[in-house]
Amino acid sequence: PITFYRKDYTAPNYKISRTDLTFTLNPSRTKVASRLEFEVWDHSNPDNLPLELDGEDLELDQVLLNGEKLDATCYTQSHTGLTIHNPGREGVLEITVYIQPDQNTRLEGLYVSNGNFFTQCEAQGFRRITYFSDRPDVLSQFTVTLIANEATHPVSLSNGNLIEEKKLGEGLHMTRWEDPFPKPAYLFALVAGRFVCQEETVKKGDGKPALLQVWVEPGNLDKTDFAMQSLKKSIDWDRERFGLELDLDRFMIVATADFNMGAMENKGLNIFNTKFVFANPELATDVDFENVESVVGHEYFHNWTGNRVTCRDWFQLSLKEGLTVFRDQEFSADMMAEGLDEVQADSARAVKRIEDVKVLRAAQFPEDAGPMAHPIRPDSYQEINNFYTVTVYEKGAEVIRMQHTLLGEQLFQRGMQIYFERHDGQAVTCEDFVGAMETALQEAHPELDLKQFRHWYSQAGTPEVSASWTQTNGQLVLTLKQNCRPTPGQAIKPAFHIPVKLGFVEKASGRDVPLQLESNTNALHGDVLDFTESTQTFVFTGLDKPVVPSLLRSFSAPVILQSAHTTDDLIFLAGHDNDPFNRWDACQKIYGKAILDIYLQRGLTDGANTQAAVQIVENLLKDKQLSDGFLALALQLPSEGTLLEAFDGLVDPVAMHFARTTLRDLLACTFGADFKAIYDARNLTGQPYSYNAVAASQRALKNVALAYLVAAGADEELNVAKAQYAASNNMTDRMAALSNIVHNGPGNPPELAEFFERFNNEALAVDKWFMLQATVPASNENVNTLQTVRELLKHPSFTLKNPNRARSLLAAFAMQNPSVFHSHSGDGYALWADLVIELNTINPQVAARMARGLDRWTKLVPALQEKAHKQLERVLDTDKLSPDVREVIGKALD
Ligand code: DPP
Ligand code: ZN
Repeated sequence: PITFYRKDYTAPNYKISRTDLTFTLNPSRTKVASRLEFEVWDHSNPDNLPLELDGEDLELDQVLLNGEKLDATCYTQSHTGLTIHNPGREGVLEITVYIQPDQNTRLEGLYVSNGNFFTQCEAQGFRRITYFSDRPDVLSQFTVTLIANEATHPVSLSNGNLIEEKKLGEGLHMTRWEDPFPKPAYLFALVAGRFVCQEETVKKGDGKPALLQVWVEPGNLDKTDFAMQSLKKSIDWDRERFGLELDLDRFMIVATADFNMGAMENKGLNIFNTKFVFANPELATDVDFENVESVVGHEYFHNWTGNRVTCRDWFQLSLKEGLTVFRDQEFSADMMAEGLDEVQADSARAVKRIEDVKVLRAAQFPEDAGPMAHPIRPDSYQEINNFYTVTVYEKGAEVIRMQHTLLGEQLFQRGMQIYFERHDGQAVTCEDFVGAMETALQEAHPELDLKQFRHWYSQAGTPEVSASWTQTNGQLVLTLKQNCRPTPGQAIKPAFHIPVKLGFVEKASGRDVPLQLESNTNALHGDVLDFTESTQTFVFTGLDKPVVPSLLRSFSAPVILQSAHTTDDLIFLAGHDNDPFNRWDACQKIYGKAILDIYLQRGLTDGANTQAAVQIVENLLKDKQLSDGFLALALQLPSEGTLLEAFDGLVDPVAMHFARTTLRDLLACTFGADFKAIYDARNLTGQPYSYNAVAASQRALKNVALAYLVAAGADEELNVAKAQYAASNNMTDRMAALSNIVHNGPGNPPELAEFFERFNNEALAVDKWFMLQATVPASNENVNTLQTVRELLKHPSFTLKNPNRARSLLAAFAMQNPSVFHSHSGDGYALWADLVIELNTINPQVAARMARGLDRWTKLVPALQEKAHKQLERVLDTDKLSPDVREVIGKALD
């Protein structure tokens, strides 16, 4: 396999200032004619540098240079591209190729979905459309002409503005699009087919009107209202919070059922997975609504952070993704807090923060500890598609968030302003972003810098921070230590600059006392401590009464914190911390300790930590100040993935599942009456559904209570779920009820058949139906889940060709159902390998995602390791393994 290195970056030989494309669209054979105006990149370049164009799976018809047909001696064609020898210092190149969109099952480049044409060009799909300099630092102004069959493809769209439209005769029509903004090829898009749209006009930055459109296939218009509202909210929010205006006359969203990713920010023509557009109460859960709003926001925010300023090379991916995830997280938090009073708003923002940190711990921490660990700005890759990771995205967002914490909102926004002043219209690096933030910081504080902070960009691995303290004579001496374990290619790492947000909570009053440092006082900025050495001691004064430190408030850095808190301290913080995130986290720590005790003691529940967990839940249930959204999160136990990762040693996921189930059942039995009361108070059967943060929190808490009720185990409780299923008028309640029935009850309940019957024309609901069955855990003795999955693979509605459907079975059992996937027989691994091998030939990008299922195999107990190893080897030995899957499996076996 070829490895690409960040250090090898060189500028291209030529610019392509203008690109004209003409597509004659035909599903089995599409003609793509291009006209490229090029000139040397730099006027000091020598003459006669070759012009190197990327291209894959293209049928080359002809090449013209300055109007003259080139014979084959003037260029070299290979399976990865086309090199023009001696093109001259500037000129016009015209290339005609043919491609086969209906054969494109990889869904990269131009492909056909349900008869309609779509493109996906990020990261390197454009080279599957035509020969081009397919790299993000080549920005070009595009004009696109689309010629299509009027009857079958009446709507045809591309980036920018529609400048011409006409009938051509012989049943053909054409549209011509001009994008005024130079852009890299990865932001190119075209869509053609039968679509309908919902549209609205809003005002853009210059006061002129802009047309917003959401396009879907006919029959789906009733699912687009929420996406349109989300788009308008995103536009307003970006203006109000970041001062960034819509710069386009036309902004389109198009939904497709066949899409590798969530969505794509093509300039002016975002293409979305239907999963992140479609939302109505019948079909979408509250979580789906929340995701639609967040993804619509994310793609819109890319218009500035990604499109106006883009990446110089793909190693810089986090420049746009980390920053844009941070922006979408803030957007969601602001939307959730909208219209609430200060205390409620704090709690709502904390709920969003907790949700984001849960993802980080469950998915990113394992990645950072495994064979695919990489810095948010990777130094190398074999296949760039494998680096659209939780590290680049979510840890990348944490790194931006830390800069926000260090600078504060005002200076951070000043940094954004400097970033755009310097780099609007350019392709830049992560360093350019940090440089802009550093300038903003130094305008206000010349003595500070972000020098050491930059290690967050270059070093992989999750730092472990340990904290201990003593309080005597009015002083508290806090000692912090940091360590980051080796990751592939990085044995030793210099200390990170870790912002530790903290407070001291007085035991008697539950109030925060003012923070006062005795020495190195410039390490404290407000309530944020700069922790910069491998071991550092801080002396706080003015602490006459006993306090409990609350550290890493709001999760101010993506680290694993081992604190010297006693169980009593944690119970205290769970009840009294003035930082809601840390209240939740104290609960999680206790639950985690209790589950690990049960795991180590093979099911015994008489330990002190188990008692503490019971105490915590009792306190939570008594506290009438807590918001529903917070309580719903605080009552939930850590996920199995989080527990497996937190355990220091080789682990048996099946036993861990049973340990977690044991604690859950104990809590369910102990507090059955309370859960019933919570449930009854919030079970508003028959009331009309509306999606808003408050109503969604109510439903979330009700459904957490339902899960405990059903866990407590009698038929009577299962009947509560059945009644909820029968009465529900929205997908949130319906899915919650059904998942309790399917995961805990007898096999094949009638509700499962009813659900399929009701929704079998709605692909996203059918995905849910498959997913529910693939996630039945080992603790449900009525069901053999692996057997079910094997049967469902043959179901007429199942296909590996549709990524959402493939994920609904494969990702569900291999990544969201540890107790079945890691079954001691090894059958889960064998089934996983079968499917990865099959998907590899259909869609390498999706296959490589699924191949990540055994990333952490060396953390398993030896008997499982042996079985996992066998299947990893089997995948690696497969004929025609894609570079995508090869990289993932190769690194796992390294
Ligand atoms: N750039 C897309 C997104 O994250 C994914 N390819 O929005
Ligand atoms: Zn993105």
